[in-house]
Amino acid sequence: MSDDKSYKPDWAPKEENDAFAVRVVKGKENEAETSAAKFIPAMKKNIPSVMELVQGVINNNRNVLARAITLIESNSEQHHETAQQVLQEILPETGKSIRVGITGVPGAGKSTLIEALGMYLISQGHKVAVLTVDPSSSITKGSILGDKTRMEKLSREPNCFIRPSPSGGTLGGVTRKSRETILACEAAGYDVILVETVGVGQSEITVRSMVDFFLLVMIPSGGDELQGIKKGVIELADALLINKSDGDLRNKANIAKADYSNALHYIMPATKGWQTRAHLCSALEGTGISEIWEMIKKFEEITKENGVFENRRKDQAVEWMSRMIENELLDKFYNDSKIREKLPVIKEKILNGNLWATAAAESLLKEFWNK
Ligand SMILES: Nc1nc2c(ncn2[C@@H]2O[C@H](COP(=O)(O)OP(=O)(O)OP(=O)(O)O)[C@@H](O)[C@H]2O)c(=O)[nH]1
Ligand SMILES: [Mg+2]
Repeated sequence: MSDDKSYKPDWAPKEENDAFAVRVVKGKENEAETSAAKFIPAMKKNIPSVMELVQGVINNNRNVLARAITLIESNSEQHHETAQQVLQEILPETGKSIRVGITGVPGAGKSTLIEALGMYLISQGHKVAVLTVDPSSSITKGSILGDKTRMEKLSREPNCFIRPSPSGGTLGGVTRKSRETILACEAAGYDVILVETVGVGQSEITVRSMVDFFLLVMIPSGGDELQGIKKGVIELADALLINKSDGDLRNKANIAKADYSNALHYIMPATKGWQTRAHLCSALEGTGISEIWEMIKKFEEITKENGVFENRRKDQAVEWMSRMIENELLDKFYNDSKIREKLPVIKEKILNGNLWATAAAESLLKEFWNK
């Protein structure tokens, strides 16, 4: 740094007087290429402005889209705030897609199906975003690793964007992130959103609540129990897809299709005006894939005509708000320092038979509200 007191900028008065009381430090040669220049892009790299993010997402700059999703998935309050501002800005560009949920027991062939369906859709001129929702993914990291290899062709397609499940966190947290990620992908112009979730437990209800069409992938073996699928999950589905209808399994697949078709007569369809049916496919051989898409298009046409499509989306948005409030309140409650301190003591009292559950809940809630 120069200490030359005589150095003045061009616009400074020639004579020494009070009108110019600024001390100027001479810049270094090539300063622009050194520290400051390096520093500014680095800063920009870390925190792009809301407008940069919005523009990048809308122009389908994949790097910016990925970064916007990273902000959506971040647990930092500052990132959360930026992400919400971005979402607000892109809102008019969202919603213009068909959202398809794909569930089924582990190994049913969901990822293989997404690879086949995704490649088909791209060949038809669509832009496909693939998300996975797996609240347990922090434990079962293997499944995501598997997805990358199973969607190998698709992951190289410029018109496809694949985003694995946000890791860790509660189902509520994962849900929020996935829902917002769907919006970001829509704003970037992806017109088909495929959401894969493992068909064990709560996650399929969650995914049902964020998609238009829900596909249940099954394997060609008889009996729901064998596949670990409860009747309740079949009731959520707009189509049952018996995958692996190839080679030695073809016969079994046919039998399964007949069985499920029969069972479906006794089950209330998930969507008004639409009959849930069983279909066959082989994700591996690529058979039955174009038929799946034809079916989804038909579904879209019918439900848009009878208003079910639009109403479901509206209901989902309202339900989303309610869930967010519930999650936020629960979060606040369980993270409250007093509650954290008292909860184990109160639990112990219940376990020892010294306190009744209702009284325990009331005392904790009182403690929380009266802070
Ligand atoms: N024969 C046959 N095998 C298939 C077919 N589809 C998938 N598979 C095989 O089934 C296995 C599991 O496939 P995935 O696509 O990973 O199944 P998934 O449902 O995504 O599994 P998770 O993500 O772990 O729940 C793989 O070995 C696939 O090659 C099919 O149509 N026919
Ligand atoms: Mg998978």
